[in-house]
Amino acid sequence: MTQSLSNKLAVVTGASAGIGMAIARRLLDAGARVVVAARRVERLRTLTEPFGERGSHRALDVTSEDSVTGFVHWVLEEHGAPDILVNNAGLARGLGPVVSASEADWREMMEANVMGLMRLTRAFLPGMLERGSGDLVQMSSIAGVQPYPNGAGYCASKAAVEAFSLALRRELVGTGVRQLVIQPGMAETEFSEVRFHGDAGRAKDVYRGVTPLSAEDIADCVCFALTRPPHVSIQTLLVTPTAQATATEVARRPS
Ligand code: 8X3
Repeated sequence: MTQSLSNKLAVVTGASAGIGMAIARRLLDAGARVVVAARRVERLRTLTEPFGERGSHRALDVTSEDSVTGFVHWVLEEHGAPDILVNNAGLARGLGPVVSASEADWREMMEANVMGLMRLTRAFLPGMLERGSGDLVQMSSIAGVQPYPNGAGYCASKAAVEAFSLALRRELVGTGVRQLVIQPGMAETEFSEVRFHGDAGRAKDVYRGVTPLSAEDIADCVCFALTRPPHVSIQTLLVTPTAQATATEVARRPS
């Protein structure tokens, strides 16, 4: 037995590329009404246009409290309280030892990955609690549960997502609200290019000799969880390419 997503209202952050965009598209394909949000509005328009009134977009910078407040008011006024919140906005910046890590990189990751996710969760949870149903999708990472050398800042931000979500899960028991924490391993998106501040060559090398996950692979998993019947909660999903065992053990084909 599955649950239909038709006419459910979903909000997807970080929807201008990669995993966020793929999840938004899957939800739209499944008949949901979807509000997509990100800083790059032009890409959002292209994504939602084919779906007419079921798709709408809005600029959102999750690192800004004011931006989040304005966005939340707009969603609630224009569309009502969402049934599904996909907290996907986030990023990695830098890959190197702690001693040479950049303050700006750390701050950006903490603001987007942690504060952004917590702000959006707090804002949209009341409507779900009132209805006694709803789905939170928290984008974590394999890095949140398997910290690796040279990724301390990013791993710390995703470990914070894990701790926040675990604590929240205990608050949510008995409310009917579900929470999926998804932990992707190597997924080929803009992720590594952003991490390396636009260095495409270095980004490409991350996936050398491996068939990585695609954004669509993660979107499939999210949609599977969202379409389970209301009494079924998929709490955590660690998803890797078959060639990846842990955050650092990867079998690469010889080049
Ligand atoms: C993305 C996975 O291993 O690059 O969150 O940190 S990893």
